[in-house]
Amino acid sequence: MNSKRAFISGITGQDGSYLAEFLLDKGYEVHGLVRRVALQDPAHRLSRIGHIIGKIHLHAGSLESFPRLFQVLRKVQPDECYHLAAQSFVSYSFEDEFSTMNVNINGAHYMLCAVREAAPYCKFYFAGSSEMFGRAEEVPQSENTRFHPRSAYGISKVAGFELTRNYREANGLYALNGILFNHESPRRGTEFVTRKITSSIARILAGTGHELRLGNLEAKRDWGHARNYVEAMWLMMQQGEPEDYVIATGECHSVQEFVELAFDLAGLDYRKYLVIDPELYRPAEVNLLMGNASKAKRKLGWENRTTFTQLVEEMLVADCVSAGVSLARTAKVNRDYGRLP
Ligand code: NDP
Ligand code: GDR
Repeated sequence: MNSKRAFISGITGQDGSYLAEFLLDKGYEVHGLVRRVALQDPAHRLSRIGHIIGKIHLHAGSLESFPRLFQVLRKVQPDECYHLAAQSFVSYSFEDEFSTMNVNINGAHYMLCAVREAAPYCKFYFAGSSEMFGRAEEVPQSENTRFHPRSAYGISKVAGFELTRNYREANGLYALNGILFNHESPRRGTEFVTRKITSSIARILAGTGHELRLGNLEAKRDWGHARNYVEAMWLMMQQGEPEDYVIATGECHSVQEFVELAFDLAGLDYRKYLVIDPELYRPAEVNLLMGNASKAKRKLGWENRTTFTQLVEEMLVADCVSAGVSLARTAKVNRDYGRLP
């Protein structure tokens, strides 16, 4: 039995929920930060952690309050702190730059300072992002590629990255950055393009939806599986020295490819349902983001374990199950993807 204690900000999110499960399996005592909001609706807000709620310890608090973060961390005294909470939707950061910057930059700063003051021996993980590379000058991107963020979100993550690096260098904190490329799962928020596609298809199959409205189909991403990526976070935190790591599959696919594969799996012709909406284009797009995770492979022994097709299948199947439809009813799935339910 492991006697270590972990603290996760953003435990209700996609990554936080997988990380909490992973750490529980490793024998950790898991604590998490949860926002108090006007409409609590725990069945919905805590849905990703509903199945482990009796095994974890939740603390009410917001990233906006340094005193509260300090209080909680002083009480919990974690060995490892994973700072995952953020305004994580890039599109929204174009609409509201200020709240994105406030939450993401100050949130990271408050967390770092609270760890330093209240639990200085605690290791600190910052959730950096491939969006920091933005208009990247090389492909694939590694730990040595220069940052050129293209959104308020990307800028806020560069600030968090630099704050983390500086707390490591100036304060001797065991603090590191994961530079994670896109990772998805059935727990992905439905506003992100992958889940938007699979949940829309499930609704179409169930007869409760009739179209899929998207923006830039040519955008490409390096898409991995969140379950696999939280393992990388933990591995980084087990090393002797704190260092920054890129985590990626090293493979890129366009939104168009995702759409075609998902509709194909469902036995539907995407051209009948897809609507291009210019409103969904972003004012600035990033360049070709594709990661080089060779350092993680060499030093952590981490490898991507999910193929693009497996990822799309898993997400689509989960959405179909939730919508109460069976993919096996479609002839196409029976022929080409016989293992689907
Ligand atoms: P989600 O959007 O699923 O989760 C975000 C979490 O942050 C939620 O738990 C949310 O709580 C919490 N949060 C947001 N604002 C606050 C606040 N003011 N106070 C307290 N908690 C807050 O994100 P992911 O799980 O996908 O991502 C985790 C982290 O990794 C994020 O920082 C994201 O930017 C980063 N990242 C994600 C990648 C990905 O592909 N998923 C890739 C690279 C980086 P609530 O439930 O109350 O809204
Ligand atoms: P991203 O993810 O911005 O990469 O950020 P998202 O799924 O939102 O967009 C990916 C690409 O798809 C294009 N796109 C659309 N996107 C959305 N959301 N909705 C649409 O209708 C649509 N149509 C086309 C976008 O233009 C974009 O190019 C995610 C988040 O998890 C961040 O927190 C994280 O840091 C990065 O991944 C790495």
